[in-house]
Parts: sequence; structure tokens; C-alpha cells
Amino acid sequence: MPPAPPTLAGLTHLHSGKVRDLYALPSGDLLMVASDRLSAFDLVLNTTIPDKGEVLTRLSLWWFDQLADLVPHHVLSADVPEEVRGRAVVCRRLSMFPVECVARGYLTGSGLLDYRATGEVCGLALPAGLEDGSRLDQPIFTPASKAALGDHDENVSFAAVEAAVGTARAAELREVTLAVYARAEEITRERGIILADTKLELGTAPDGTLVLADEVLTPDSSRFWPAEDYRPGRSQPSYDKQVVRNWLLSTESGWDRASGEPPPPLPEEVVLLTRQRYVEAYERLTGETFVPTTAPDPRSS
Ligand code: Q0Z
Repeated sequence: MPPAPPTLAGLTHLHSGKVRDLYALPSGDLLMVASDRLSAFDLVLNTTIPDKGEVLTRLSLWWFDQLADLVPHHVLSADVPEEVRGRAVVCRRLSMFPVECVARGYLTGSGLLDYRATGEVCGLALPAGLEDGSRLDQPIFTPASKAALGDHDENVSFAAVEAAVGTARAAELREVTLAVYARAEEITRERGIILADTKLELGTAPDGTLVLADEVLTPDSSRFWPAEDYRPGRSQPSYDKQVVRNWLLSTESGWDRASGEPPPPLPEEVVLLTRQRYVEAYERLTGETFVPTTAPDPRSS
């Protein structure tokens, strides 16, 4: 069993995703907590990756800073309860759009499946002959409807977004999503990392301002591929999770993905290599050394 979400004194637990937990603060703001949990093959593993929550939280904060001239973000403070220090942020409670805002510069995953079935992704016709990992001539906005926990988001047409949020807001969502992708892709490319796609969550403040929420441009919300290993025509190795996937699929794990059995615990070397990949992604992207926040000592104070 994966670890239960932490209970935090005085806070109301609102939602849990596969690897994150959201709480309401007495102020009316939200506390978003990134755990060290890891998902693979759509399952949450029963082994955690030390520092993953902190690395992703810090990476997301760094990206919000890189994007601040394009779109305001929801983060108010990193001053959080000590038991979640380093891996949580206080954020403004927004009215969220009921759509995942995805930009793709490369074709893979659900976009590839849709393309193979119809020649289109979200109603956008793509040229014939594309394969897994193909770079698109122009990045595309491929919105998805939010599914219940455990279900997959469903790709939807731009017209469906217009029907859900209105034509003017739909155009804004597309514009900001593609602008964020363009900025981020330029940054990752300079650092030898391909940004294949990214998923954003946007909301509005009480005055109607569009605000970027959730986590942004982490390996959990985006596909990062090491540029040196890029070869279209096959599935690309994942920057962060490839070691985990390879081990789970190896005979050594003893796990049969089709069995319906939960995956076995990861060996220590797989945990440490995966932790190192998250740290390396953070350091390569930000140019900063990752120094973990000192873990709170439960015996102190
Ligand atoms: C984000 C999610 C998580 C489970 C709601 N600033 C905001 N205002 C209103 N709602 C949200 C946010 Cl970030 C919001 N999620 C996604 C996050 C655990 C689900 F940490 N849901």
C-alpha cells in the first residue's frame, strides 16, 4: 500500500492525486503538498523516492519564475508546516477551468494513439507519415477533459473547450498554453532536454485574471527526453522513470504487468538511480545545485 496522505494539524484535506495532496488553510488559501510517491504504468508504487517531492516543488517554483512575464501564477509562499517543509507551497484558491491545457511539440502518448486512429489530434489534422516521437512543425494545443482519479483524461476538440468556457476564454487558454510551451521548450533545448509536451492547469482569480496553477513543467506534468537519446520511430526513454520501467518489466522484478498484481517494491539501486535522475533534471534545467532542506527531526521541539 502507498503511504496515506499526511494529516496536517488544523487543515482540511481536499483532494489527493496519485502523488500530491491538497489542503485548505484557515486563511482560505490552499496548501499543495508534493509527496515522494512515484507512479509508473499508471500505478502508484509502494516505494517512495527520497526528495522527489522537494525536487519537483523547487523545479515548479523555478519555472513559475521563468514564466512570470507571460502569466501570473498561484503561489503565495513556501512558508509551510514543518512536516512538509520544502515540498509544499501555499497558493491562492482559484476557480479552475474544467480542462487540462496541453501543448505538444512532439507526437507520442494519447496524441499518437488518436493520430493513428484518425489522422488528427483534438480535431487538428496532422501530416501523414508521423511516427512515435515525431517533432511537429508547429506546437499544437491539445486540451483534455479532466477525468476522475484513476481514469485517463480524454482529448477534446477546441470547439468543446469553447463550449465549456466560452470562445474568448478558450482562445486565451490556447494562447497562454502555447506561449508557456514555447518559452519552456527554448529553455530545455538549450540544456539538452527535449520538452515533448506539457500539461497546465489554469484558473481565474476573483477579478477574472487568468492564473497558472498547480505544478508546472515537472517530470510529472511533462515529458522530458534526453536530447542525446532522441530517435523518432520508437518510444523515447523517459528522463526520470526509465530505470523504474525497465526494472519493472525485467524478469528480475518477477512482475507481470498484465497480472493485475501490484508492482513489487523497487530495489535500493533503482530508487537511488531514480532519485539521481530527478536531481539531475533539476540541476541541468535550473543550473543550481540541489541541496535538500534539512529533514525535520521528529524528536526536536
Ligand atoms: C488543483 C490537484 C493536488 C490533487 C484543484 N490554486 C488552486 N485553486 C483551486 N484549485 C486548485 C488549485 Cl492548485 C486545484 N488541483 C489538482 C492538486 C492534489 C489534485 F495537490 N485540484
